[in-house]
Amino acid sequence: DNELKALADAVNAARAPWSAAPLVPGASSGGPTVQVADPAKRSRTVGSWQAADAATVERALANAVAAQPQWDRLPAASRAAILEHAADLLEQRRGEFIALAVREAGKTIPAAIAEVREAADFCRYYAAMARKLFAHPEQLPGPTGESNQLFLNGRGVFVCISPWNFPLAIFMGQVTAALVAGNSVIAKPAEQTTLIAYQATKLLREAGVPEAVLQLLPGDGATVGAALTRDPRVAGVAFTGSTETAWAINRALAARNAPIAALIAETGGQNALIADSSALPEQLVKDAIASAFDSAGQRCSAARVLFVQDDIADKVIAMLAGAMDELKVGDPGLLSTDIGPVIDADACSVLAAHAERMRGEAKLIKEVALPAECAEGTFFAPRAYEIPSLDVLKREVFGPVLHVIRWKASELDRVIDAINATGYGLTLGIHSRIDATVEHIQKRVRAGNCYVNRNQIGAVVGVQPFGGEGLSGTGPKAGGPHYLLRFATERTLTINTTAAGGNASLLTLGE
Ligand code: UN1
Repeated sequence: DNELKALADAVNAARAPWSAAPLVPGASSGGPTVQVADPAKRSRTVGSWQAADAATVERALANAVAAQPQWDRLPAASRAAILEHAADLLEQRRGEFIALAVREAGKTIPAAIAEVREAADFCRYYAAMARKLFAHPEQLPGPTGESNQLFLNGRGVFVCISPWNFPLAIFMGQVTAALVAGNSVIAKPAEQTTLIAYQATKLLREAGVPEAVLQLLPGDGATVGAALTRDPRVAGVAFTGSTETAWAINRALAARNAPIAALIAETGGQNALIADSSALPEQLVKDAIASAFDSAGQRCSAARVLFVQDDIADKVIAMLAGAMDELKVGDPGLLSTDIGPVIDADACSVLAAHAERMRGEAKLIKEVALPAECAEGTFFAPRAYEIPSLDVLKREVFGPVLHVIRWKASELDRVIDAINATGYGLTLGIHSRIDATVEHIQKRVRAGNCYVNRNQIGAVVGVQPFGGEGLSGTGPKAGGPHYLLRFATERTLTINTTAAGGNASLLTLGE
């Protein structure tokens, strides 16, 4: 608790303003400067950054192409050691990253602490995976007189396009995976969280990543992002964000007369939580609140729809309303705050438009009162609605809004069909103490991450590999054992080892 208090003091004493600019060796020009305001208090400046212009994007691509082969030829263990060093540096300097996550992204202090921990976990996990998968070629069986080996190499230039909702963890996860697999990386972070991405890039370079191997291009998707994804030199893109943006990236990559690029997309969800009449109401309400409102609901994993069986629905809805009364919305720099602001004014208006639509279609269960000081920031009052069916929700609502739907025992399969019909498949929560029901639901609902009798957010690296199916993404799962493989090309080497063709010294290739 003292440690938490010290971190909170550090956040509030942090050295704003921060600044950022493109990190591209040899680039001389630059684009416009963008001011960053604190989402909790728009009059408070967090810093400013300079966007990349077209010449800087071109320079970054040329640098990345030139630098990649040498980086790829390094032993995987050397790249892994750099990631491990970066994890240590992150932990030593976590105060500054926590302050940035709070001030630039509006994260609460506990969420910002978790963010730094997750970023360090990604570094260490992908380092360990690279040592296992990339360090030595796999010896494959073959006929006598022949040696067969399988090598993994980087694909080339990888573009990493990261979101503002996990501005450090997902940024570091994408970038370190691409790097350790032997790619050079051009990172294009969400505009809203450029400052923290800049500090993370500098930290990785300090840990030992050469400057041309990891470059940062601040800017918007329409100019910087689009310039990257239409370029034939790009061999792969790792993207986390909306399904709509993933489609646009996919189309841009497909339109190139260029090598077929790898796309790793982690996108939205319309995540359900199904509770049957055997659920424990206290635990259900606690987990539903965490899943729906933590990080102001700005997680792709967040629970959006609670399907509650009619026998317990009245009780659960009453408890939910009561528990929401206890939620404190406010400055994320205060330890007493449960829910901070949403990311920006655009997010507020999208949510306000949803609330307007819900007026005619839903019954308001509860809207949390906002304290007066929230008027200074981009806050959205957390709320819960009862809705008649999923048809009312046309698209993902990315904010602190939970929708509740009642169901009868005979309707379970219709609930399951409705969830699958959304086309998304990210997280699923189940609250039930009947094993057969849990199994029935889990086997039928399409969802990448299913959680039973607990909350459905906060997947732990290496423990709950994270990612969905369908409209929710391509896989492989981040923080899982197969993620790095998608960043790599596979090459086989077959050598005739008989006396006629043999050259024994070739057998040490790749060692
Ligand atoms: C996202 O919100 O973009 O499990 C993905 C979780 C997080 C979700 C990250 N790993 O809540």
